[in-house]
Amino acid sequence: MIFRWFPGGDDSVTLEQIKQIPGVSGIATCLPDIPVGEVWPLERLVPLKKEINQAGLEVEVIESVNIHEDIKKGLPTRDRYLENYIKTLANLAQIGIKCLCYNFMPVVDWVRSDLAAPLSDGSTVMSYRHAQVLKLNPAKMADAMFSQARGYSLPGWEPQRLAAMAADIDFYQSLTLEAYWANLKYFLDAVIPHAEKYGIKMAIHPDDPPWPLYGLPKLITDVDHIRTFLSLHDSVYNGLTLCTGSLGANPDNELPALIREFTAQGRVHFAHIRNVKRHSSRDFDECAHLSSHGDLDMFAIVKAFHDSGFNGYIRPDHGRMIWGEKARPGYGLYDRALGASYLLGLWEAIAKMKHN
Ligand code: DNO
Repeated sequence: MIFRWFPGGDDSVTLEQIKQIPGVSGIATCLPDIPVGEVWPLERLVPLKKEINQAGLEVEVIESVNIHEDIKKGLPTRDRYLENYIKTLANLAQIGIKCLCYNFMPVVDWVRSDLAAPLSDGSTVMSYRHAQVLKLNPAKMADAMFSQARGYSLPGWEPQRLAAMAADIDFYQSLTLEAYWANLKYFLDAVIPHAEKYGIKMAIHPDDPPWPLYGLPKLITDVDHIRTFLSLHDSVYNGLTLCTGSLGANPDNELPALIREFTAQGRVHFAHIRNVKRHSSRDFDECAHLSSHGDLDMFAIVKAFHDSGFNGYIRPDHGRMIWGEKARPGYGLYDRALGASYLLGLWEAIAKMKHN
């Protein structure tokens, strides 16, 4: 079990606190200040690893090395950024990284309409209302997200990328889905052979939310698209971050079956496990991890991972903001720690039931 943590003073949660969560042994982290497309220097990675190790934790996963828009757009300049990506992989290998989470979402990463929506228990959560998101134009969307971020960076919403957002959106709106798949394949064909050489399992994160938005191409949204993705480059190093909350926002996604299929193929390297409370097929709130708080059957989900021999990394995902905590939306200490304990409890019970 690992926990996401942001270095350089960009996190309200400390490594010492994470070390005290029972059963958590490692960290998923990143260097959010390195501009997208540049090489992550070894001189930055070595101290990062040292800092985490000194707190008694392992650096297990890098989440994420984001992909330059020129690669996603398929521009001739992409080869320079691919070279940089591969150099970053080489540097990550030198500090012992075995799994890299990334995404191929156009322009921006995840989207929510409210980063602190109140629940009836007095906690707040991130929520998504499709009509509201559609009403905001994409540039206002970025302003709305930042104004609620409490001064922390938002993963995947790097300011440098946002400057070009309006132009990028125009570009992607005129790109066909086929062309976008081809750009993803070009990336995989360039990078996966190096990932194999360096022993780093690449784990793509699903699109969040998993449906089209603003006419942008969305690829990693459901079981068929994931099959297509895996067939683009057939290697275990071309794998998935299976995020139950992202995929689970769409009620058509049958999570336990999907988890079983891809885990049994050895293609799931990283699991983000959280619950989601749907209000329609396009509206949802995030919620506590427990099955009773949302629409996902967390027992069935964890059992699907366990039954199919999952041996990758798991982390609890976004939590509620509870007990007066002030933290990066989704990434406070308390509710994610509760989530970790719950998931470890399910895992232990499932394992022991099999032996009795
Ligand atoms: C949001 C996260 C995402 C995720 C990236 C992976 O909180 O789940 O930002 O890290 O999509 O590249």
